[in-house]
Amino acid sequence: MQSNRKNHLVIVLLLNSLGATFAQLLECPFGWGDNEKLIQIPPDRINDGYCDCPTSGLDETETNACSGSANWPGIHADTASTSKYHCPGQAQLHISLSKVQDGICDCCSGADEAPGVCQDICDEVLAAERQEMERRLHAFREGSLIRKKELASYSELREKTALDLEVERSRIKSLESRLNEAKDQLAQWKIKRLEQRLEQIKERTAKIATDPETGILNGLSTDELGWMIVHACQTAGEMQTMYPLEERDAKSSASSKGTDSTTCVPLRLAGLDAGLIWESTTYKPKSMDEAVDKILLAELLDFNVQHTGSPAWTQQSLDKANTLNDKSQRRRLTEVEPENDEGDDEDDIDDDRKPTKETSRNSSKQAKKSEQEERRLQLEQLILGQPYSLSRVALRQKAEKVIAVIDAMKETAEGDTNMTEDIEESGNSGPGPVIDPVSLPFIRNKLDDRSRVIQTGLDYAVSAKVLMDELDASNPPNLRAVLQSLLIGTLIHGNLSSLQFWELLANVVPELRIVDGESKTCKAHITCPPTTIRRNSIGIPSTEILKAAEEACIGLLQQAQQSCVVEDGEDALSGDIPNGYGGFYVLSGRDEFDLFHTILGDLTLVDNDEAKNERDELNARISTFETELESLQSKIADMADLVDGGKDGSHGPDGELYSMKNSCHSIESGKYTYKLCLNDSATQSEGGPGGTHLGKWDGASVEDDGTRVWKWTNGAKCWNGPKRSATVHVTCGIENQVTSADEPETCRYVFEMESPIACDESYRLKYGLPTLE
Ligand code: MAN
Repeated sequence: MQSNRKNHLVIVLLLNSLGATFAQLLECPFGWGDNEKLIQIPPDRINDGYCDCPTSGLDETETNACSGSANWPGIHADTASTSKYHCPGQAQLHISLSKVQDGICDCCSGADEAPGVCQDICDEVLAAERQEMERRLHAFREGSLIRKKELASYSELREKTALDLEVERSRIKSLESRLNEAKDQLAQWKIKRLEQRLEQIKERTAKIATDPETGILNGLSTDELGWMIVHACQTAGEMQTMYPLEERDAKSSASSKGTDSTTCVPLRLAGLDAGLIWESTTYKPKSMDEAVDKILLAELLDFNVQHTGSPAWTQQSLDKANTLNDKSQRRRLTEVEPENDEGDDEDDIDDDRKPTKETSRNSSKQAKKSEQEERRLQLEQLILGQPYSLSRVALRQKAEKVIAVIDAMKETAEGDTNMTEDIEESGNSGPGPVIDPVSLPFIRNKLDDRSRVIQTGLDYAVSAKVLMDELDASNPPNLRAVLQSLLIGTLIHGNLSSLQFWELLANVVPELRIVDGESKTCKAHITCPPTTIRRNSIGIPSTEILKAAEEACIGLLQQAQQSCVVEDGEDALSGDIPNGYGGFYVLSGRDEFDLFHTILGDLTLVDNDEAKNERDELNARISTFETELESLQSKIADMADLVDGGKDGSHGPDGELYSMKNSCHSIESGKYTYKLCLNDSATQSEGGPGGTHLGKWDGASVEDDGTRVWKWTNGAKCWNGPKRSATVHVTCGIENQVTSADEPETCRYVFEMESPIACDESYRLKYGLPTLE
């Protein structure tokens, strides 16, 4: 096409010899067909938007007017560039032909116009350009030296680090083995301590339980021991909830979830004292004699010594307790899962069911749950049928009756503004207790509380019965000794008093039981004065317990008389539900004057100073090793990253970004200060701390002309617009410095920056700089 055009065109204007041809005009064939006839085009008609040379289009290379011509130069970038005029001495300046001889001086020498039209101002113009060129050259010279130096030290560092890495890796191994050694030592220490402790507990428990003179469990059958344990748990449950419930209600009426427990923890702890753990899902007992997990037992006992307020009793509860900082977050713990969704919680300590496929998991889980719920209800019924529960059942029935009356009174009064009057007139006329209407809410709350106490006692008892049944089924050879030790442990950990113990005896040992029928009344339930029996010449209860019971009876009888007065008065309730109402007493645990305080006190888990010091020392060594190991591991990770050349190219080409990998660069612009941090965030602030997030580091790239482009994306969302983002264009400079900041579109920020890292060959070529020696 080029040669074709040459045949048709006569270009009188010779671009490369301007001086001689300025007077001449562009000539081209006239119209579309007659090549013989030429026309001359004056400069003001060149690129004026009208096509004078339709066959060649040469007069309109810069406009689209001749774009239909077969040989229009405007359609070819290469030919278009040849029709630019290059100002002599100004390598960067190319002007279009239309600017030639247009009466305006574009070249500093005036070479684009006829001689004499322009003055030669190249000395001044080129001075600025030359100065800029010199600045660039200087920056390039210095910057590229810095760059080379940094790249060299980077590659040197990498080589060195590769060698060091091997050394550090071998240090890890030795550190790990020292750490494991220290952990082993601690484990051995714990086991030794466990053995000492168990031995001690065993000896003392045996004495308390079966000393021929003073033993408190002499003469009891294994069946009775089992029920004593269940009821001891019931009592512990009732006591545990009594106070926390009231405290909690006083604080807030927020959900009770997580604050109470339905696992008989005292029994679990008693198990640990006896060297026995119940497996967390099947509740199968595992004892020390079977040489199970001594270390787990040791860990649990050791943990509990140190955390008396939040003990653990299985591996799961230990793990959980160790990770839980906030003890108040502890979940409800159940021996048999309740039907509500708390059992679903992955966090449930006693729930380590294996994960299965979602659907079958759900249905089998549900089946398991209803099975468990059924079992729980059966056990609950069984426990409610025991003599010890009679007063609980009686109170429940009484409470139901009272609540029914209260509800009936409310219903009658519903809608009426003068409710009190209404109740007075109608509410108390029917059967049931007489209730002072002012006390209604108070009485209801009290009864609710009392019922809750009873329920928690039952939950504990159910939990204990599950464990007892499993223990029974496992039929250990020393069942009696195990039960004795479990009962003593439950008394200790459940904080039961000698009086409560006597109450348990009086309900569990048939010969000591109060004649049925009488026991349902308030007076008869208080077994005062205490009776005794003899089995094979063994006195039950033991002399000491009997003495304690006799002493306690004096006070207890007075209390009973008071509550009986209340009941005798035709169930009149006026504001208080006394302890003993319905025959049910919530007895507080032992105090320092209690017989049990003396005889069981020795067995409470305490830590002596010597043991504490030994453990602290070992723990300190372990944590020193762990800290060392951790910092060595992170050092190794950094070293490996360096040797590998940075993750995802984070060190940039040739590692040029390594030396500045965590650096930040700031610039003030308008009212803002911008801070750009590599491998981190970019922010915009108005002087103060914090600021607007412009984005997270999104990596670096290099453009063809050598410009480095750094990006931060996903910043704070712009009101009614995109998420903020920032881009930095880095070009060659001696120092790392941000030179400009701009927001060309709302919330899109663009910065210019100089850095030696961009002083490379592509920069030299871009500005036509000379090569450096
Ligand atoms: C703030 C700053 C500005 C931005 C506006 C958009 O004022 O981040 O840079 O243009 O928000 O609302």
